[in-house]
Amino acid sequence: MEVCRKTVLVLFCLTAVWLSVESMTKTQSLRSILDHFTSTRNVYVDPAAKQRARDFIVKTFKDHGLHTWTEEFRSNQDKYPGVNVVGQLPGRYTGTSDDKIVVIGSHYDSVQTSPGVDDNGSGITALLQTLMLYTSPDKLKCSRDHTLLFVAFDLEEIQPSSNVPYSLSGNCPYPRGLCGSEYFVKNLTQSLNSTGAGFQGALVLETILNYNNTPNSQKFSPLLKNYFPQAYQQLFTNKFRGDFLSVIGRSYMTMESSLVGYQMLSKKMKTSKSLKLAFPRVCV
Ligand SMILES: *[C@@H]1O[C@H](CO)[C@@H](O)[C@H](O)[C@H]1NC(C)=O
Ligand SMILES: *[C@@H]1O[C@H](CO)[C@@H](O)[C@H](O)[C@H]1NC(C)=O
Ligand SMILES: CC(=O)N[C@H]1CO[C@H](CO)[C@@H](O)[C@@H]1O
Repeated sequence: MEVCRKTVLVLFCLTAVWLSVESMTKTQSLRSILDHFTSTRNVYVDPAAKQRARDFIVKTFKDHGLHTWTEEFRSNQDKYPGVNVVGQLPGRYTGTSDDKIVVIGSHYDSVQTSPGVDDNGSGITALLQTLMLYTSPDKLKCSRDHTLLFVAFDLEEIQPSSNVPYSLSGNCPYPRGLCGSEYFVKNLTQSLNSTGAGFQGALVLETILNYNNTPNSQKFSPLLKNYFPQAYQQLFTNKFRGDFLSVIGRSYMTMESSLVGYQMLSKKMKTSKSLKLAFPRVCV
């Protein structure tokens, strides 16, 4: 999504969680996680780097007590299938038809031309920080009703052309990206179908590292003005500074097409009235 490069793309609502994580963690701790996401994680450039990033995510999920598994799916390179990492924090209703699953996700692969620190090492770092917040020792006695799934998606970025004919090129043919998330949704839908459980929404963290409060530091696709005139106006008034996070919401019913909300969150803003957080509380 070009419109939201250098900002954050979130389905449903992020903010409160992110802001509290931010205030509870130290720069040092964030950096130590981010350091694991500073090499180009693309199999065309450095397959080992992607593997290392994945291993770190799996280890972190497991170290924090998540029931962890991987989802493997075909890519346009037989030697390197796509691999999503999924970690489950169970709730009271896990495995029953009363469950209403919440997903928090981010992608760990990168484009070929960048080490992907911001896109999307920053999103993965936020994902792992959120996990740490949910599973910190003082939260061990907490209980929650619904399953929370932490997901690190693979093959989100556009895949280069391959010699494999389009029809045979599996789940991630050129020029498509978003392959890991598509695979995850397919499999989750199947599992929801079989258990009868519901789905509350997903929060997707993306490219949230940049902060620049000098005027005209924030660049956009010209489409922003058409799609989000109000947001554009806000940015205009703020002299196009890059000093905000953006939150974009889509409703479950209109998943395919319509974006129903867009909001800038200035650093100063602690809560967001128009965003209803359907997220399981940290401690109930
Ligand atoms: C699909 O998801 C289920 C859990 O919802 C998981 O146990 C299983 O391994 C996944 N299957 C594949 C093929 O990725
Ligand atoms: C899940 O169930 C819906 C409604 O019954 C159906 O349309 C859909 O194809 C099913 N999806 C999967 C992946 O099983
Ligand atoms: C710019 C970009 O690559 N955005 C993606 C980051 O990851 C999420 C989740 O996989 C995608 O939804 C974004 O499109």
